[in-house]
Amino acid sequence: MPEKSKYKIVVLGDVGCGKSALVKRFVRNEIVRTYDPTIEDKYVKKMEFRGNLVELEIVDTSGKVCRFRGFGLGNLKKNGNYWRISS
Ligand SMILES: Nc1nc2c(ncn2[C@@H]2O[C@H](COP(=O)(O)OP(=O)(O)O)[C@@H](O)[C@H]2O)c(=O)[nH]1
Ligand SMILES: [Mg+2]
Repeated sequence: MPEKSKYKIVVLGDVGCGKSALVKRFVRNEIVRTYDPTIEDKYVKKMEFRGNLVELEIVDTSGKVCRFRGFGLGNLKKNGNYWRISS
């Protein structure tokens, strides 16, 4: 199998829109029914994608991070991958 590729992903979206639930389902196949406010959590998932081994480092944010000055989606679009979850 080819060498492992690494990707960093930041998950953004309003508070309570389902970011953590989506990440936990993706990383651990876990279904979350309770609301536990996130400060910031980091997950690592290794998986095979289209025949390649990939390592994903996923940062699940609180939702409030989007309101910080200079943390615009424009910067993220230029500098990396992002998931935007909206309800
Ligand atoms: N019905 C439904 N509830 C969801 C879904 N995703 C998340 N939730 C619920 O919405 C609440 C907030 O989700 P959470 O992932 O913690 O929100 P976050 O603040 O964006 O991380 C939790 O009680 C989840 O169980 C969904 O797709 N459908
Ligand atoms: Mg959360």
